[in-house]
Amino acid sequence: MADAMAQVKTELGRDAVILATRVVERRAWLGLRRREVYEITAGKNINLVPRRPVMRETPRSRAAAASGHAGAPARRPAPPAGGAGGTGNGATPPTTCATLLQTPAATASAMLSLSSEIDSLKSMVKDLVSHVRHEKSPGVPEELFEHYLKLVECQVADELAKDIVQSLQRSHRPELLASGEFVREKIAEQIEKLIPVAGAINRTKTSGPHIVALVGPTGVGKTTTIAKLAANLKLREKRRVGLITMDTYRIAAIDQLRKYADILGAPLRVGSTPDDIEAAIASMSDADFILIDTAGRSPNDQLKIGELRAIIERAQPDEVHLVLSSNYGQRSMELAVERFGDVRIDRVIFTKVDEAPELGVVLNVIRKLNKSVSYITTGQDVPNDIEVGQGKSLARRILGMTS
Ligand SMILES: Nc1nc2c(ncn2[C@@H]2O[C@H](COP(=O)(O)OP(=O)(O)OP(=O)(O)O)[C@@H](O)[C@H]2O)c(=O)[nH]1
Ligand SMILES: [Mg+2]
Repeated sequence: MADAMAQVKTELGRDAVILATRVVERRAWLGLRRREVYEITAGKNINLVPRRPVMRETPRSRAAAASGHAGAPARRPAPPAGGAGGTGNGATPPTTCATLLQTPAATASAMLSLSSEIDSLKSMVKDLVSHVRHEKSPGVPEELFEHYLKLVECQVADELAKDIVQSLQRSHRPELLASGEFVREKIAEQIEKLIPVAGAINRTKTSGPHIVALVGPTGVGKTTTIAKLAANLKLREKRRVGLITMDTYRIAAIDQLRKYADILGAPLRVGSTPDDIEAAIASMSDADFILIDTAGRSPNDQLKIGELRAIIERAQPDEVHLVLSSNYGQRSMELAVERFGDVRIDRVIFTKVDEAPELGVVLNVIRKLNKSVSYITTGQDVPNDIEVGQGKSLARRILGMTS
């Protein structure tokens, strides 16, 4: 409807009067599909309750005011041709909101005018914000400022966003940087280079199980991710998989993994101490892969982080993946990275990519953590919603690019 209104404004001018609007359903594609068509009846020079003229300050009116004369308004609607609301002597009668809203056509006309005022206010506020930010962001090349702002909006850290546009400015000719499309592609390429990836879990040893442990804060999706990995290894790659859960804090946690283990026909061992984990691993020595699920640790719980470290040290896994939820804010990510820094971490998995409104924080944390991304998960569906981490697709997701 907004587009249709804009079209009316283009074709008939700003003073066009909307007489009626309606939404009509039309059939398309051999009558199989329906689509909505917006129909607007509008006209020019329609005799209507006059609107209060918009006072705009022009150089002329300013000059007139300065010299003591009353400045003429820049635009005054033509007096109605002897019709409704006219005073007969050509003077504009005082118009109130109530009069404006007396007829449907007048309402539509008022709405159109309001919506255009809101549009121009929005654009003024945007310009203002951009101006203030520019003042506060010395060193950001002016011609790339919009792109820098977009990165900051995507939650990319300020300094990193600045580095990205500055390096772009250094490495490309100004005429190339005038193309928004070109700059977006180059930014995506730069971000891709900032994301190290580890590839899928891979067993290189010839004997003994390849042991993978997942650690991370509470509720980020460790158990669900273990189930996805186990299902893919067992069902798609036909590997022998054993599962261990070290989460005995909650009965439900054991049941959760047991259900997946039963469905997959994979053995499950449960333990809680470093001694337990050694025994559990020893009991599954014929597996190709052993996946270890651990209890979620609040980054604030130093004691439990210590226990986790002891378990990992004893299990001697081939890979330890830190699982972080993509919808964490910057501060929660930083805290998790800081606290889990006491535990051995080799790779990072970002879950709930589907839920994160912006993914810039993911990029910031990758830079801080300096570990490769192994997987991202994109939903609750086991086993499908998991992807091996890829720099290109992650970079495009961070920038909100669709392909
Ligand atoms: N939208 C979405 N939800 C997910 C994803 N991964 C896991 N979840 C959901 O997140 C919730 C918590 O998942 P769990 O696997 O139990 O998380 P956890 O890290 O094992 O939790 P604790 O063991 O309590 O620390 C569940 O409802 C999952 O379905 C994902 O990629 N996207
Ligand atoms: Mg769990």
